[in-house]
Amino acid sequence: MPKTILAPRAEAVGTELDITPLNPTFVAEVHDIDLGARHSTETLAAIRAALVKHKLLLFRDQVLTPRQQKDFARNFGELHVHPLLNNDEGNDNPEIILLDYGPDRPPERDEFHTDVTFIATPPLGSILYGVEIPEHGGDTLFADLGAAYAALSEPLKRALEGLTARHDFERSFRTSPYYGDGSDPEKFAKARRNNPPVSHPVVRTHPETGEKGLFVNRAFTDTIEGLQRHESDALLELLWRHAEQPQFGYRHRWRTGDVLFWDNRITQHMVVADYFPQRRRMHRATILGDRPV
Ligand SMILES: O=C(O)CCC(=O)C(=O)O
Ligand SMILES: [Fe+2]
Repeated sequence: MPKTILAPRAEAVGTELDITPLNPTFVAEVHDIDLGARHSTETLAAIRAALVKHKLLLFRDQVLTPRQQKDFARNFGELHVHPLLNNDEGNDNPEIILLDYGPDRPPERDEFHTDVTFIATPPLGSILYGVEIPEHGGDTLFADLGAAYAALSEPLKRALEGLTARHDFERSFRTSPYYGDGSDPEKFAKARRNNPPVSHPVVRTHPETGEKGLFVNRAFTDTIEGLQRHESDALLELLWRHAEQPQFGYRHRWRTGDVLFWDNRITQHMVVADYFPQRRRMHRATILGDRPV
C-alpha cells in the first residue's frame, strides 16, 4: 500500500502537538492549542522543536490579551522592547508592539525584512497575533532563507563565505512616519544613539539546526563590508531578488485570531499594504536570540 495512505494527516511532535505542514519547505499549522493557557515544559519544548523544524508556525482561533501574549513569548527567551514601536511610556506591556492601520492611518508600504537585525543579538523569533483582520488584503509574505541559500550556485556560495554586512536601524526607520512626522525627534535621537550600526555574517548558520541561510535584508542591511559601494549594492540586490522568488515563499491569508510564530534566524517577511481603508490590527512580541555566526 502506498506510504501516503498509511501516513496520518498530522505528524506528532513529542506527545502533545498535532501538526500539519502547509508548504513544501517550511510552515506548519499547530492544532488544538490555546496559547493563553499555561503549558508544561514538554509542550513548550515541542513548540520550540516544531518552530525550529518548520520555521513558521500557525495557531488558529486564539484570544490573547497583551499580557498573555507576553507571558507565552517569554517561555522562549527575553523580549525585545522596540526603540520606536514600543507603544509609548506608561504602558504595562511595552514589549507588545501594536500595529494598527485603518481609515485614518493608511498602511505603510513594507519591504522584505528579518526583524530587528540592527542589534547585536537579533530576535530568534517573533509572535504576531491578528486582532482585527480586514475582509480582503493585508496578507503577510514569508520566505525560507535556508531554502534560498541552498539554491544558490556553489561558486556564489563560496564567494559569500566569510563576508559580513553592516545593519543599520536608521536605514528603515529614517523614512518612517513613526518619527518622520517630527512629533518626537528626541525619541528618534535616543533610539539612534542606543542602536549604532552592527555587523553580521551574510550567511548565517542556524544555532540549533546548523542549516545555513541568507542573513541580509532590504530593511536594515546597508553594505557588505569590504566591497565597493556598487559591488555591495548589486550583490545585495541579487541576493534579495533571489530570496523573494515564489518557490521559497509562503503567503499567509489571515483570519482574526491567527497567531504566527516565525523563526527569525532563517526567514524574512513583509506585509502587503493593500487593504486601505479597512482596519487591520496586530500585536507582536519579539524574542531575543543569539549573536549570529
Ligand atoms: O503586519 C504584518 O503582517 C507584519 C508586520 C511585521 O513586519 C512584523 O510584525 O514584524
Ligand atoms: Fe517584521
